[in-house]
Amino acid sequence: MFVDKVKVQVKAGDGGDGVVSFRHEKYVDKGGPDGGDGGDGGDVIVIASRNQNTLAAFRYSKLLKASSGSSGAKRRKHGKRGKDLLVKVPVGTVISIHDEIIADLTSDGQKTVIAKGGVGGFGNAHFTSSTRQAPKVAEKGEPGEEFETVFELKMIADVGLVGLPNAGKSTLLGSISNAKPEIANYPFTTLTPQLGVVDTNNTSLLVADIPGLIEGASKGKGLGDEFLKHIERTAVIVHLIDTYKEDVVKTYHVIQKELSDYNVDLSKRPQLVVLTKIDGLDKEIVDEKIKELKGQLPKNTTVLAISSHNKDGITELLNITSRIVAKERNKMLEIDSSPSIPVIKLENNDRRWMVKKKNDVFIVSGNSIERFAKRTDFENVYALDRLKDIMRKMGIFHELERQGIDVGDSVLIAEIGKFKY
Ligand SMILES: Nc1nc2c(ncn2[C@@H]2O[C@H](COP(=O)(O)OP(=O)(O)OP(=O)(O)O)[C@@H](O)[C@H]2O)c(=O)[nH]1
Ligand SMILES: [Mg+2]
Repeated sequence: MFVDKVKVQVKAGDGGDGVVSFRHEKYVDKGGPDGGDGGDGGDVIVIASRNQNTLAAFRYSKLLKASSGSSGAKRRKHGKRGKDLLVKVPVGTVISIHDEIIADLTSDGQKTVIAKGGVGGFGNAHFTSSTRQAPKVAEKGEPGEEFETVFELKMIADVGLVGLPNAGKSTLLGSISNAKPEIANYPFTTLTPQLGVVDTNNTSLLVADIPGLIEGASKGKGLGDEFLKHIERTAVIVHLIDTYKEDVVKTYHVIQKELSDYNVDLSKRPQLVVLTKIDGLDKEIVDEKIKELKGQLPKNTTVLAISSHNKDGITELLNITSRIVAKERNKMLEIDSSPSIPVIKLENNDRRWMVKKKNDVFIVSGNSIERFAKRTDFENVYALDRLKDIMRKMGIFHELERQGIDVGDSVLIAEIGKFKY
């Protein structure tokens, strides 16, 4: 089944906890702190692959989870880093969170970290300072990033075939490429986009055949225009018109209107207009129709006539198509030399915070303080003391006092943890 949009839950590995431990040495009553740091959590990484064609696999594995880091150990032993999760997706996959694009995988082998693993917590060996000689505090590992994403496949073909149902799109694809699309003499034979590779003029073209469009497709008529997203990024649109149609000019305008009503105006793309199925027709009739089209269409529109059955006009069509594709590819290289959005990073070093009082509880929020809180074990008095130290330095205690906090009142850090003042 062709699946081109799926919701996927992504969870990077949690950081391992740091540990509290003290050296045990002969003749030394109490050695210094030697608790190691936790290992970092693994990242979730996606990699685009030409060998993947659909997102169907994600219908069955909706959770992508990287491993967590291990805890630290005594003798300053660092916990092991969690393994990254490497996920293969088809080239053309766009990944977003709440409609905001975080990764756009447009070329084979392109890699992107979509969720960062949490940082491992510090062990107590880290906290030797002159004021804190025997620290009994270690940090918890930071949780890995977690969110719901949407994976969407927008094929990146060079050439897109469009036209009314039954125009001969799939027949053309089948006759020029390795693809074996279904062909029949009724509308809407093709229900899902098909791709084929065409070898021509020392290059290969990726051609997409999409289901037929009809008048009102952009408003959902027929199979609608949702498949147009697969030709959003093609260099050339090849617009096929059945020569047997009474009014080929009108047919042209029907499709052209749907292309322009689509959410990206596709009617302005380089386009070739191609009359099909000319094998059973007299040359005069075909020439007449070409003339008709040329007279009505925008100037410089190339109009060709082909027969997929006896290969008439196919070489010329491929020559012109590959020339335009080469030109457009060069243009794209110029514009696109900045790599597409590599890694999402909502920077967390935001030191702003806020204190709000609600039903006698003082609620503290803010990126930075919440991050520290996540790494704090609220059951451990030493860890809590350290958190309070940090809050004092950040000026949060000052604000709590200003808002009239009393000994014994509760302080809640976001939804993470709570302590008595
Ligand atoms: N004589 C002749 N018939 C053709 C030619 N190309 C296509 N046909 C016929 O036209 C009919 C429709 O062809 P398809 O290739 O399925 O058309 P389509 O545009 O893919 O149609 P949808 O998938 O429904 O949008 C079939 O019966 C084909 O055999 C051609 O070059 N010559
Ligand atoms: Mg078809």
